[in-house]
Amino acid sequence: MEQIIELLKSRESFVIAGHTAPDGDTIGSCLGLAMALGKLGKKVVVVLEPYAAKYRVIPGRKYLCRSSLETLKVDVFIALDCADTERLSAARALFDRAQTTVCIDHHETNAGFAKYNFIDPGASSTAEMVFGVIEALSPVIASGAKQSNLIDADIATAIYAGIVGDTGGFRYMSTGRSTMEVAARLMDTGIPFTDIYREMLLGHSFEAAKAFGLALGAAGQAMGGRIVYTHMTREMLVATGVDSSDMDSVVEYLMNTKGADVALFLYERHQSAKDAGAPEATSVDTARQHESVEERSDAATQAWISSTQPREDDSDTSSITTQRKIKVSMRSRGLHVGQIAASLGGGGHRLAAGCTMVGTIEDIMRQVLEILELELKAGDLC
Ligand SMILES: [Mn+2]
Repeated sequence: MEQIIELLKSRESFVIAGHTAPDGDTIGSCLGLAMALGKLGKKVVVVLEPYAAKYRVIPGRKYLCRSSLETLKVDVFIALDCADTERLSAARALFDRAQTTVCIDHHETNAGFAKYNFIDPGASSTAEMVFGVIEALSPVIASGAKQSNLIDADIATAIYAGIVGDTGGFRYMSTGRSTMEVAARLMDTGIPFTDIYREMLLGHSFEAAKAFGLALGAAGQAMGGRIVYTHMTREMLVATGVDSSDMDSVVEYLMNTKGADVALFLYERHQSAKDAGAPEATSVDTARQHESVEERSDAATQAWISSTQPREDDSDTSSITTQRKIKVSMRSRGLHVGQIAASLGGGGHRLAAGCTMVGTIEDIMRQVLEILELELKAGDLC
């Protein structure tokens, strides 16, 4: 970390990027660090894919790159909250042509792909790590001052949003004593912490509430309730007029079912017409977009299917028996779903992970349920 601080102090021009389908931690970390470097008079550009409106509560959007990446000059490239170069997506080209590279991240799977790496799998979020970096960058703090003189309310809002995002609002096990201490320091700057929490975790549209009901209505249980699962077809999203990004909380809600060890949610990516052109976002664990093409199976349909959409005719507007790109989102109370997602070409964390597969919802549901049952029977809970 000392070397990184030295580098940030001595260099003048930075490009900061995060992982594809940016979440609160990615955006908060990138914009928070950008604002801090900007205050130090550095030239900073942040490269992020478009993201959901709920993250606009995070200040510092003026640092977002609006020009073509091809012409962007890259001196120091900083990757934040990104476990490997593949997940940098379009920013990967910038990483490749940078004079030097830095990586700050908390993903367990991060092998340290940059020249200078600060990886802490124990950290609640990259934002919490960035807080430490910004503090270390702060010009000498007047003796006795509790607060870093670089971290103002805007920077604090960005960092706080990142922590809130990755800890689910201080609910996950990743929340540590240090997380709460950092949060307390951030609150001292007068941030609108209830607004940040509400905007990022609670706020939803009426349409999303209706869609939520559809998804819960299609829920089923396996292994006597140890697995709770459901799905959302594009048709269900279209019928309610919502984006797939509005459905992030479904899997979390299922995970809170009493007796459940694992929650599984399959859904199709979809952007509603009203939001066409608006940024799309995905959940914390958005996995690498690796696709495994499934063979279509005629095996017996499971009982849950009958409770959902009517079986399709031969048209293209069918639902769970049409080959499509399906997002698989998993949450767990003990099972290492990160490993399972990785084996399916995705990734994520121990208790929250996902992947993207190509096939029909019914086939993928059967395949993933089978894996989860085997793993739960093996009893290898972490
Ligand atoms: Mn993160």
